Amino acid sequence: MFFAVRNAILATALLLSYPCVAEDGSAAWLRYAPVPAAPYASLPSHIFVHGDSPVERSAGAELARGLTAMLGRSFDVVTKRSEGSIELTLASGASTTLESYTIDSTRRHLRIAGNTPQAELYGAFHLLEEIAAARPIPAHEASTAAAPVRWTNEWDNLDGSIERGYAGQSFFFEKGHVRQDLTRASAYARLLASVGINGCNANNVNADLDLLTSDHLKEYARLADAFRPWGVRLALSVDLTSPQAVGGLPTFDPLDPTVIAWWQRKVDEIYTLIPDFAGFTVKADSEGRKGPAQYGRSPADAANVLARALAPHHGVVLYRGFVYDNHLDWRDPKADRARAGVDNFAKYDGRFEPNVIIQIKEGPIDFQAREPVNPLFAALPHTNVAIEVQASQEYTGQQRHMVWLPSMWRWVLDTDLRAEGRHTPVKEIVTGRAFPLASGAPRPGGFVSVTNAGLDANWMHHPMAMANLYGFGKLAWNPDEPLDRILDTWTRLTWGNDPLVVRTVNAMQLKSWQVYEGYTGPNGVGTLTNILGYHFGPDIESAERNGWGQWIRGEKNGIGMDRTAAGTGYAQLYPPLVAARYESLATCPDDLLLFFHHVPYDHKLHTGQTLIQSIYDTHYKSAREAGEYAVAWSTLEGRVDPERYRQVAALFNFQAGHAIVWRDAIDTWFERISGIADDKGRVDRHPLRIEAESMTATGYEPIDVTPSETASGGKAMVCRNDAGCTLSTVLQQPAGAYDIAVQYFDTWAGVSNYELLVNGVSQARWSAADTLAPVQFDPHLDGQTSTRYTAHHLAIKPGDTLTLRGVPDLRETLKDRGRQTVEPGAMSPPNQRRDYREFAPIDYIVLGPDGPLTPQD
Ligand code: GCV
Repeated sequence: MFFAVRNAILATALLLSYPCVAEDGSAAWLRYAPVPAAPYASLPSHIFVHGDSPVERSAGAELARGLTAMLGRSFDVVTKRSEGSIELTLASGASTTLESYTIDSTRRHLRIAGNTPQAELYGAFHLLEEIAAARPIPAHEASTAAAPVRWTNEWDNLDGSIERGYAGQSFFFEKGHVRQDLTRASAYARLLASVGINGCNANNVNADLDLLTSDHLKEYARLADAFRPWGVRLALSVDLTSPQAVGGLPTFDPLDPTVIAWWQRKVDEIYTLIPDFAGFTVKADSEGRKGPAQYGRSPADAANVLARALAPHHGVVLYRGFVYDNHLDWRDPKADRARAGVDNFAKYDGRFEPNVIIQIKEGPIDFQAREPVNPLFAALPHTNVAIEVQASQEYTGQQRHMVWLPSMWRWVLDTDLRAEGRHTPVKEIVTGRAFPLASGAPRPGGFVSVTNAGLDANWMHHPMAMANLYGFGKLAWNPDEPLDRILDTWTRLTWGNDPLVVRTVNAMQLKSWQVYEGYTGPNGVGTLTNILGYHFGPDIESAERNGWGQWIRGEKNGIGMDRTAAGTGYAQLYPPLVAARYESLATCPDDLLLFFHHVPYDHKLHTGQTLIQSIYDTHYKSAREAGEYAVAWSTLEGRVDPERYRQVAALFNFQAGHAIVWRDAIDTWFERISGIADDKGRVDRHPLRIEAESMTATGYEPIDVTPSETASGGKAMVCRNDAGCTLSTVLQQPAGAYDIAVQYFDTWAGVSNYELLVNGVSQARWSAADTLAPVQFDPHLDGQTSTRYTAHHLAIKPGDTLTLRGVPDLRETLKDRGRQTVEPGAMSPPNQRRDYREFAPIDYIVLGPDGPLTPQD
């Protein structure tokens, strides 16, 4: 038996937790760092693989690679079976259609049996994972996938950009083609397979219109080849106008016989090139994409045409339930985007082909930090459904804030919608068990994550963000796996088994969703980010008075959308028991209050606090908690590799500062609109702050910031002089050591340079090189670009002069711009982002206590 004494393992794990080579994060959770070998000493070193499919060969090779690296002795794949080997085999008499594996170990033999080659691979990865986490090898373990669809959606465009991608360009496409070098694509498929993901839709749901040309299809075949050894099937998003756009037909009416025939031919062509093609994802009649509505046809009409073409090849259609009108009339109290899913789809329940799956976003709006569960899950009892979540953190910090989303997904999956008055949690619905087929078998359904990994070495930019992709795979395989086990395993695999590292990372990640929610949008009102732009920083009123329907209805007397029966009626779209809970103020949970109700600011929450005071308190508490990540992380210096240590430290420092930007923007706005002051007197009072506009300026000029709550006092100072400008002040603080934080705007345009001096002596220098906030184009001074730099441990005494010097970047290289002046805030085309000027903007300075926490003022 290979059972080991866990404490003995952990005692030596620290010494072995990371190899002495540079780490760029590309190995993710498959680092195979050395673990104490003694507990696994009797593990046979020969690996025998019965089958010879590409996937089984991958499984054998992966075992040899991982075990050799972790256990420090050679493991090899042999061609003859012998007693005393690790054996990989197809299970005999396997019946289930869902992948399933068993691991059985005796003293001299270990057998991994799968009902499919993929399942053998999953068993191999599971064994490796248990050893990497320094856990004992099980004597017997059996595991079965919860649902057949476990896919990622990547929103990659053929030109190599990624919609809502925050980790660099595409590793699938560039310049209108599939990349020649698909090494990264293949490595990504390996990562996906290691957590049981079996499908990858490689292109944006806002699909390129020429996606389906015959020339392109041949290129996608190479992509499918790169995925295949890992059992990951390629899927593609298609635009429903393709029969017109690619086929040259006069119509794309799904019921037109020429259109039907076109889809059939196109699908057959795909399968001659990609025999294991997984299927199509469809976004239609939504956000400007055309769809069947143009011809008075339904989603079922459109989905079924594709489904019938795919059925002979065993392909599926994932038709997205994200269909809504983005030109709603905000003046209409009955208009409600949240209703759209049920209003557009419920009436077609039961009318979809058996290989159509409706892909439903977890909430009815759009991946907000907190929304109720989408009622559409309960409205399609006769239809296959899958849940769509978003690992790419579009509205949850864009892989610059650490937010562990499996906590949110678990909450969604466990929510009991009480359909038909019985226990119907979302996980039972998407795994097809809540509403089985007439045969009693579960409906085919599953799990989809919008992931948008990119060319950044570590796939998702923030090393901590990889825990979201890992967690997605785990929940898709088994939505009941305990969250703390998922997280603990990821942490051990990613950072090693040092108990302090494991404890610290787990504790931070576990609370990170609530922390992020706490300093962004409160009580279910929405994230309160800039919904018209990058969805990153605070911009509260961007939600109001436009057609997008993310209204918060904030006015002097109250806030929140009335979605009760008297309002938009949305609450009534849930099954009765849940509807009643949300309808009544007495039972509606505090964290969803403003999603369902319009209430005055002094409304009493179930906690007994007023809404407004709870908003203030939560924002101060959560911003502080976000600031503490950097402090906790600093205790791990020397215990994780230096490269990733530094990368995470920089990101945590950025998050600490940006959480304060969020806190202040939201609290200032709420105090202004409600007219009710924070009873602790914190909002807009900053005892430690020195406003830039109050300092003695040489060259710097004041400028208004919009929206005003995203800058302290609504103003910043900008410098339009090539040689640079200064801001100075004479300090009266008591003598001592201080941390000095500088709040400036890094506008993702030019690269301004800053220097902090005391009595003319340089103390710190840095560049605003837009490396911290997500790399996109935004020349505005606002909540997206407001950034904090902190210089630690500076000695100050009364009478010292503190000077901040800013040197703007006034390069102006765009040829056709001529003599036109570009002012801060000018909007410019995204592909020319380096051609614009950055005016070394400064908001304020804080002199805070010396310590590891960024000054909280
Ligand atoms: C791919 C949101 C995003 C869009 C995305 C859309 C969708 O609106 O901001 O970028 O488009 O969702 O899921 O289709």
